[in-house]
Amino acid sequence: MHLKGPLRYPSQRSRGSLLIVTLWMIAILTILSVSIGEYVRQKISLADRLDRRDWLCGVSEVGISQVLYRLRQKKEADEGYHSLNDTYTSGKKDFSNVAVGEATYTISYPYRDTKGGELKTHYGVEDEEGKININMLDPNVLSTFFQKVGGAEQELADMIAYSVVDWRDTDNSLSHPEYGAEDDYYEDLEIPYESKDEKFESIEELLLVRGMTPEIFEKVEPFVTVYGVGVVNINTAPREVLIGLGMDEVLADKIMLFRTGADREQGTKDDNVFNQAGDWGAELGKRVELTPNEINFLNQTVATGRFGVNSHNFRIRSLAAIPRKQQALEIDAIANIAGKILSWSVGVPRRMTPLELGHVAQKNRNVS
Ligand SMILES: [Ca+2]
Ligand SMILES: [Ca+2]
Ligand SMILES: [Ca+2]
Repeated sequence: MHLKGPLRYPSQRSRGSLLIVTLWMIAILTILSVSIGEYVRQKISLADRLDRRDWLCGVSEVGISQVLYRLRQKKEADEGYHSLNDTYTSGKKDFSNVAVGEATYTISYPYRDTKGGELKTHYGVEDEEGKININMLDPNVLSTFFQKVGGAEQELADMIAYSVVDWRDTDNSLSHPEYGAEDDYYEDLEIPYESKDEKFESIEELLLVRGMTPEIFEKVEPFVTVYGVGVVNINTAPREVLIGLGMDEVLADKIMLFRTGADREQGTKDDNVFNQAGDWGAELGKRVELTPNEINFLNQTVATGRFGVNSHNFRIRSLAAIPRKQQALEIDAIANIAGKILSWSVGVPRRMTPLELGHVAQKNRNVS
């Protein structure tokens, strides 16, 4: 083979620039592939989070549907009273860590049954008619409540109570010359607004009312409602509500003792129940000793119609959990006994607490 001339190798200089171009290409491709990888990873993680959120919402909604079904059954079986050991709406077996595939839902709320006692969990729905209705009750009753439960001085409590009345009444005239508040008061505030002149739709509106402070609101929040006709169910009202309605602490404790029964736990089979608005003094007197004053108070209370024995509106806090992913989400809804949803609020996904993980593990041990 004959070569016509010398082989033509690239010059050293052009070889150098070829190498630089190649290195650049490799660098650019590397950066590109890393950032595409990161982009895809973020997309997958977002999709996973959204999937998980949908999953949690779905499981929580299953819990709420179950409650709505039970409420309608309860309505059909109407016994004329409602209590904390009602099997349609309460019970650990039916409301705690109920399996939906590999997820669970729990319907519960926290409570204390003695003064400053430990925080306990009631499994089931929360009775809105065991609470103080800010749409219905008169200013005297509200003022006592804001003093006893909110810790407000009498003058401030009166101011809040009369301003609550002016907030919800349709007129623009003061319900009390000193303590009420209508448009004139709110329009003078740094960020002005008007008095609502309609019923409260949510308890958070209380924060807009003259005199209310975040500290008082925090104390009263668990015990107020905007649902129902303002008659408080004596079978379900928390101790704080009994006292907030002017009941003496000793009598309130006797009622709690009667209600919780021999095992001292609320919501169990042995609970005592007032099943009609009748002679509560005699009923209570069978289980605990009452003074003549206490019997009088109970008789007067029955006569005012402030307390009753039935309920029609319930708060459902449905907590969904996926133990494998350690994620949880709560939907907080209010429904009436006909199974109609009156309010709906979806929380954000969060990590399960060690206590919640412990409950699931305990339930699994009990099942196996
Ligand atoms: Ca008014
Ligand atoms: Ca008004
Ligand atoms: Ca009991």
